[in-house]
Amino acid sequence: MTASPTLLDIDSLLTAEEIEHRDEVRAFVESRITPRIAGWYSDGVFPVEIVPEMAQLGLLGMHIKGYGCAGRSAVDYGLAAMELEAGDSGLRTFVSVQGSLAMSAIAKHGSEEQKQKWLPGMAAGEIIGCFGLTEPGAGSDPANMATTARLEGGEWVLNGSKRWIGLASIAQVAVIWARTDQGVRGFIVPTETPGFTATPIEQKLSMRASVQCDIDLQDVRLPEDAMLPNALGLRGPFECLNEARYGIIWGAMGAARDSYEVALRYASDRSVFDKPLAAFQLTQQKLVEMALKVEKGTLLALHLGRLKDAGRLQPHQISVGKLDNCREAIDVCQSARTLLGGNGITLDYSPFRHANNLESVRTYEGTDEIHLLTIGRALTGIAAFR
Ligand code: TGC
Repeated sequence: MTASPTLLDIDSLLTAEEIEHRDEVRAFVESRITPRIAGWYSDGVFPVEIVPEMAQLGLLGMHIKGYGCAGRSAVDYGLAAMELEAGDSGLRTFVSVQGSLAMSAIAKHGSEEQKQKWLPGMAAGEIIGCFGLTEPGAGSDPANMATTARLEGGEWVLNGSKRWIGLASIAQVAVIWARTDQGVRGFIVPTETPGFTATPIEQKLSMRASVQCDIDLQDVRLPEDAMLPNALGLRGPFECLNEARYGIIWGAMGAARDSYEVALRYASDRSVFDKPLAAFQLTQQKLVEMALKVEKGTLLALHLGRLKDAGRLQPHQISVGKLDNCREAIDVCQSARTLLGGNGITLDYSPFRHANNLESVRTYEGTDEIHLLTIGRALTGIAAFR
């Protein structure tokens, strides 16, 4: 099994149980994902066949208590996200969309009946879920959403469109956020409902081992109890985004760590001008900068994870982690790519793939700009979004 960078002995801050669980996920990634990811990425497919294995590991809705979910800590969840994204952002995104978004929406905001009906099957990987918030005309500003739900003869009728929705074309259930007379509300929509169409977005240069879709909603009729009763207003979806953003803080460092380790191995093995690439001062500078970013980013993730487990993590602190770990991870992956020379632009090596993936990761769940302004608001007390 690959060793993590050990400059700061971060493992000494983890419990034996956390390390054991982390290593279990790492072994899964190294045996089941790493050997096959180049093929999936090149073919542009998400490997649905490994979903049951991820469910078996307790990775789906792993922070949720009860309903067949693992009920693990925020730090455990973060460590798992880090290992998955060391494999590929697309695989971590699957776990995030399923667990942090779709399942969280139901667990946080659903009725007891809704939880009983959907969560056990989703935890088992038998039901795949997606989360429809973003629209073609409303990305950073979901308050501007155009999708509507209106009550008609005891049924909700949904109309509108969503964009960039992970997993939608392979999902059996979608949580759709829509404008109603009461404000924004969430709806549980079985994807077989007439009028619901999900179309994968093709020709992506990033997150190729993952599915993102356009969703079209044309007079989608749902029973009155399809609405999530405990979410009113944008706070509902934002509370779910907090969960997904938290996972990204760790995940981004997984991609960065893998890139650093690949570059270190390559620089040690590759000779140039009659000595190992790693023996050159310029190479060592790059490796040191990478290791510092990975270790500092991992410490940040762990600190935020401990705050979350203590029930004290604030949204602006999540923004600190999401903003900084994404941009630092991209820097690490791009720097790692330069050490690989021309070989670094092929799928034989991971850093360029990770760097491309992270362009999506830095964009979804709040762009750099949104998180920067969220932190700015926390520092100054002034919202500068508009
Ligand atoms: P604002 O007035 O600030 O807030 C409205 C209500 O929401 C509350 N709130 C939060 N609650 C919990 N956690 C947070 N992080 C929250 N942020 C806001 C807020 O307290 C308020 O509650 P209440 O009870 O007073 O009504 O809203 P705003 O319209 O001014 O927006 C502020 C801003 C820009 C921060 C927000 O719009 C934002 O975060 N924008 C970014 C949205 C985003 O991340 N979109 C990407 C989603 S990814 C996606 O849809 C695809 S799913 C992933 C996949 O499928 O792969």
